[in-house]
Amino acid sequence: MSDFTPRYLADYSESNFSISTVELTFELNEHKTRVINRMQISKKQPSDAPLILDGEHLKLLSVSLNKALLSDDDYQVNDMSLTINVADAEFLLEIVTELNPIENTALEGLFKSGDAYCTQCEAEGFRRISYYLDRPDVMATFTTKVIADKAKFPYLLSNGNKVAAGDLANGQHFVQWHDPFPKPSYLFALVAGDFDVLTDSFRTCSARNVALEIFVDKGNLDKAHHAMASLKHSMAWDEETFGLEYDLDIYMIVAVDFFNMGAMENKGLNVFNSKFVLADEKSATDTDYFNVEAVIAHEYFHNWTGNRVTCRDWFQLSLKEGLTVFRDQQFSADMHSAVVTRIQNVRVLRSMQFAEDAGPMAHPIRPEKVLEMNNFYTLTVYEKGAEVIRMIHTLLGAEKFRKGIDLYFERFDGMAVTCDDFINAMADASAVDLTKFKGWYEQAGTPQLNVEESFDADSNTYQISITQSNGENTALHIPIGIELISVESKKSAAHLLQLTEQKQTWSFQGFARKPVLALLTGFTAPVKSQLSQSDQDLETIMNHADDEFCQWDAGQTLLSTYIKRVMAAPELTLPSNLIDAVRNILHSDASAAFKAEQLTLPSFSELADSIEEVDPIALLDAIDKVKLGLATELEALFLQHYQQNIQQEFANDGKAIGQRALKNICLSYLTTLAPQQSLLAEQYQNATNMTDSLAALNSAAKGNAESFTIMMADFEQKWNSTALVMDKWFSIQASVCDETIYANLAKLIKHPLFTLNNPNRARSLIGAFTMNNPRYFHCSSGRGYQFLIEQIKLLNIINPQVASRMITPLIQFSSLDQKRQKMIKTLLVDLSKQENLSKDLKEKLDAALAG
Ligand code: B3K
Ligand code: ZN
Repeated sequence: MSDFTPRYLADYSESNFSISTVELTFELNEHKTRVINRMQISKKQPSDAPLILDGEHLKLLSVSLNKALLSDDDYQVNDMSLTINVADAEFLLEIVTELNPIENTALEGLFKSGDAYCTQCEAEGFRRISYYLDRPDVMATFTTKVIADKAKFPYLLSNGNKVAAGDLANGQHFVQWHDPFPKPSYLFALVAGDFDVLTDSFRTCSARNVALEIFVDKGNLDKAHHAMASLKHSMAWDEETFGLEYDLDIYMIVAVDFFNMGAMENKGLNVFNSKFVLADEKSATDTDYFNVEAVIAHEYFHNWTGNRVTCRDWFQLSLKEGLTVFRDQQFSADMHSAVVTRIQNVRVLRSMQFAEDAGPMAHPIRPEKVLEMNNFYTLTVYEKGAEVIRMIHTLLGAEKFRKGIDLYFERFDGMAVTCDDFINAMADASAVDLTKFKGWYEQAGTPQLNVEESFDADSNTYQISITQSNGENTALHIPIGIELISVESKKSAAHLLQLTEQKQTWSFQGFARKPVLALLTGFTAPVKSQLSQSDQDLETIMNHADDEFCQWDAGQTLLSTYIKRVMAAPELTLPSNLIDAVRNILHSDASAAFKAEQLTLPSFSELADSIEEVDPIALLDAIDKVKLGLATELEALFLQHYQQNIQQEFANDGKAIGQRALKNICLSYLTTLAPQQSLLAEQYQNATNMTDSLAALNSAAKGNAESFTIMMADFEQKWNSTALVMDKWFSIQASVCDETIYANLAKLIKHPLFTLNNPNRARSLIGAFTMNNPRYFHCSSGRGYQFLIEQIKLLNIINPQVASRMITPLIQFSSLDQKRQKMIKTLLVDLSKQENLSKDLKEKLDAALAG
């Protein structure tokens, strides 16, 4: 039975004990792994308080205090903890536990991924390995000895540097590791297996050579080169941008197929979902390449923002995650097109984080109450958290921001600290007052800006008034970048407004006519804004704003406006100015990558977020209608751009990637027109790379193309032994847009390659259905919702973390029409009565069903 008592930030108190050293010995065995945990512990001050160590799913074999074996009466153990009364101020505690890695389908603690052993300890997984003070503010030096069969597990890895190795009896061997940096238990890692290893080295700015090693399943070595190049780029970038140098002599990355999330930044030994390591031209898309680089960078950057300075408690998670996401976004922007990278960040925020902020699990980037910590690795903590750091960067400017980061490390290196500590360092180093800015750590929900403009022709004065509402009574400090575009000269002037009150007004002189306002240049704040602008104003911004983000955003607003109008009046024909605006995009001299972004319609979820009690099918119909309307009017031009951007030879540079994106968005417009569907089979046949193959298959799945079944069978036959590509195959199957989908889902669940035990595979089918197939997920019969609920019931037992993530689209029901809300609530009530409901699901269901 789980404990359903939440924890509160306000209740934080330091531990009475500290642990200086931990010596771990693992005797690896599939069903009975023995862990010996020897800890040097001391009391921080004299006290009678007992030592309470966290521990879950453990079999306790023995406890010794100062080398004397304790009897059962000397301690109390339950399914959450081990309690001992110790009189000594300093003592040596040895605990022996037994684990069952092969039965560990939750993939927390020590588990098996295929033939390899690996661990995942963040947030509270170490307590599934041994009894411990499993909290981030307890930092100790770890020495780890791993013992296993030498033939099956030639590589035995842990954090830090290898200090000893040798052969043992019965074909066993051991390797011992020592990590000189004191760390919290969540950064502990162990891996054992047989791998291919890609090795390289990096010479740091102080001329030290760091050995780099990437471990992949046998046969995958050729797919590790992009990850290695990305790692070296990240190391160089962090030195150049923030003066941060790597600190150990070795940096290891292991790719595994069974992993709950993207990757984990364990000190010196990152464990990665293979999806974010393996890539080659044939099997990975351009997006995969981008993501591998971004996740490799993210985990590497954690070595400073997360590991050298860590979180005092888990409520402070955004201290490391928001900051590290900001850093990886800046890195990606430097490595690729800055504006396209920014557009993609904002799309995620608007289509997913805003929905979280409007849903029952809305929380501040620093949550105040948590039942299951794993539920708080959210878009809010990560992506909104990164936006908060970006706002500090905007308010301080790059130079002072760097000074702030320097001071943060000067003050806190080697410590476990809070978000307040971070803000104070930024404020002190820059002399910028961030008092009101701290409100961003306390408010939940997306702040709303109400913008009013006025113009006085007599004094040539333009005025802008902005009112904020953010769910709190106190005003936030919000940086608002704007451009004012003169309607005569089309010249543009940029300003940074700092909104610190509930309402403020700014005046600008010298305009003969009211200028056009481009709001939130570069998207300076994670807010929604209410500002009504005419089509003509939006077109002026698209064509004349200096800020490319605003150019793109104005186009998106124009497209959304017409999608919503078509939704209200389905017979509406698209006006010529909208067609002209899209034609101008195709004709402009912008990069292909930017045009592709401009031509991509706002997503279903982003649009749904802006409509109250939306009928999803009516919205989807409207999106399709606008797309079809544009394709019909501009067929020749889309075809021309499609053909112009076909490349004979595969190339992997920015230009080629942009051309593929533009070509494939043109394809998706064209193939809404029945006569153009033959392009799909043609593209599939001729594709030299995964991006093009998948684009053809995706458009075919959405448009019910005749060639679809043949292409999918061919694809399956070609790729059935490559797990990451088969994930893509399952996802496309889940996106098929017709009534056969439910019968097919039932069949796919029974496919020999399908298993709920592998999170990637579960997400590839079930997640893809709920996210990429809104028409059938939201079908008025409720069959889509029922399908998801059935899978969640199974996953609740197998892997609570994955189950909890996957329920997201069902708990965010308040944006849907009443009929669907009712249907979903009934299903959720039923699910909440499930036996053995995990804490993860319990927390979300309670939130969703409250009120
Ligand atoms: N810190 C890990 C995430 C751990 C998630 C635990 N449920 C990866 C990352 O953010 O870099
Ligand atoms: Zn992270």
